[in-house]
Formats: sequence, structure tokens, C-alpha cells
Amino acid sequence: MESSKAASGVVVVTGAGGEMGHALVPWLLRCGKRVIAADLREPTSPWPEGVVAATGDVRDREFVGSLGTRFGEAPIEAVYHLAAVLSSAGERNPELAHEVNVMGSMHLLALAAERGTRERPPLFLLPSSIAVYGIADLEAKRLAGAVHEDEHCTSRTIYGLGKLAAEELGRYYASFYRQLDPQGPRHAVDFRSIRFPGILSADTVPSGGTSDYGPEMLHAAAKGEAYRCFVRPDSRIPFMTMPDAIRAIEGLATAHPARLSRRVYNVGAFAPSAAEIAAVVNRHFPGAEIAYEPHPARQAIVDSWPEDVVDHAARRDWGWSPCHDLDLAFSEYLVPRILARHTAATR
Ligand code: AKB
Repeated sequence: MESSKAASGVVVVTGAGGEMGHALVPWLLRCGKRVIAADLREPTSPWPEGVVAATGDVRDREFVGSLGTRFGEAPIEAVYHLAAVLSSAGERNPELAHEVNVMGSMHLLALAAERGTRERPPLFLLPSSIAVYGIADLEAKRLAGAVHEDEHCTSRTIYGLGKLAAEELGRYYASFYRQLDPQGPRHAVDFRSIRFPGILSADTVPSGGTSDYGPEMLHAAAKGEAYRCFVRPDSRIPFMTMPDAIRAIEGLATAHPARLSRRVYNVGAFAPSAAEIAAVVNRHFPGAEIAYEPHPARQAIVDSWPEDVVDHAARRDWGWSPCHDLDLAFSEYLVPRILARHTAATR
């Protein structure tokens, strides 16, 4: 994305009130964009100048349609569709998950198609997930090792299925939208997606995910609380830090289209077992109390997710390279930042 202040494109961010949204919006402003920050909840503090807040539900087609006019007739240049119901929350209410994750995505794609320009289709960036993968059993998971984007796309969660559906809808809007029109299909959006692993943030503890045992373990130890981990110690899936996740979004969003060989990319960083996360937590917070009480259904979901991902395409096409491995994640980012916050709070 060019950083000229003269550029005045309108960018829609859904789920803007979350941590990813709070990191992306300032970057978009620095790039000279005008931002519509949409979220289900009212903003907890005012957004800076250049941002218009919109409170509403992505399931509501009228609300999504209204986002297009918040800056008058200006066309939409990009949509960052971050709003989602995560995997464990989705299993508790599959219909809601489908409406938010699939119908919500469809509403945003339709908005981008209607409010973009034909000459320069809007960028549509969808964070997807390793939840799209569904490996049959532990032996198959061990044999599969790191998975490629086109393998094992047989999710057992409504969240993973919804992300797969949204990826496919993106591909449709990018290549075949209105294909029966006399002038042929419209390339209505420039659709790009990243399949994220579990994310570790120093600032927030996620809720509703199934990779949440990683961040929960860390934040419980930092608060001096005992933690009962809901998966076995040998459970292994990929993780990355929040700053790396933001870097991935910025990297794919700004990549030249000619360099992209696919629409959907894996991104990897490190792939620890729950016991390996616990060991690093213990090193930084000696005496952390971590016990294991696997929850059978959540364990089965984690067992169906791959041990790691192959991210060669992201590295080759748009230079993906994470800054944090497991040790650096803790020593350079998570622990210093958590301790700084703790010190500020007790001052
Ligand atoms: C979840 O656990 O649902 C998410 C994800 C892996 O996409 N964190």
C-alpha cells in the first residue's frame, strides 16, 4: 500500500475493536487511508481523526450496505474483514458461526464488489485459519507433519468450514462474479487470505478459540494464577505472535499482484507442543502452576489441526518471514511487555 497522504481511499475494517483491528487502523492512517472501523460493540475510546466508527453486526445486510456511504460517494479501496466467531465458540452455536463467518463474509464481499471501481477492484483481505484443516487421527497427523495449503482441507469445525467457504466465496468474487453479464465476469475484488495459526499476544487473552490454551497458560502464569490446560501436554499445533500476525497482513496486503501465485497462504513461525509452551512459561515465571485436564471435544479439534504448516509460497511470493520463534516470542515480546504493563499498573 503506497504511503502517500494524497491517497484518500476508503478502507473498511470489520472487527475493528479487536487487537488486530487496533493495530491495523493506525497503519492504514499512516498510509493515508480513510477508515471505517466497524464493530459489534461501541468503541471503548475514540478513534483518531480519519476514522469513522460504525457499530453493528456483519450479519445485518443493511448495516453492511450502509458502510459504503459513510464517506459519501468515495469508492471502497480495501476491506479487512476481521470479524469472526472462533472455533470453540462456533461449536457452541453453529448457526450463529455460519451466519457471522459465511453470510457476514458474503455481505462484505458484495459491498466491496458494489462500492469498488471496475478499473481497480478493491483489496479484500480475509484472515483465515489452520482450522480449515481436518486430519483424521493422531497417526495421520504425525504422518502429515507440516501441511501444504491444498492438503487435508476437511475441517471438523463449523468455524473451519466457514473459513473455507469464505475463502471460496472470495475466489468466486475475484474471478467469476456476474459471469452471465454480456461483458463477461467481473473481477470484483482482489481477494487475498492468510491461514493463521494460534496467536500469542502480550496484551489480550482471546476467547472462544481452541488454540487459547497457549495464551491462557502464559497470562495465568503472569498473574500468578494456577492453570488447568484443556489439552494433553503432547498436543502440537503452530503458533505465532500478534506482531508477526500484523506483519503478515501488511506484507500480503502490500504485495504486488503479479507476485502472487495463489489467493490463500499458510504462514508459519513456530510449532510447540503444549508441554514446550509450559516449559518456556515456567522458565520466565518460575513456579507457574500448570496442570493438564484435557477436554475431550476440544482435544479432538486440536488433534485434527496440523502439527505445522508449509509456508513456502508466502516466503517466496511476498517475503514472509516471522521475527519471533518460540524463545524470542517470550524473551523479546511477551514477557517484557507483560512485565512493563504489570509495573505500570502497580506504580
Ligand atoms: C481458534 O482457536 O479458533 C483460532 C484459530 C486457530 O483460528 N485461534
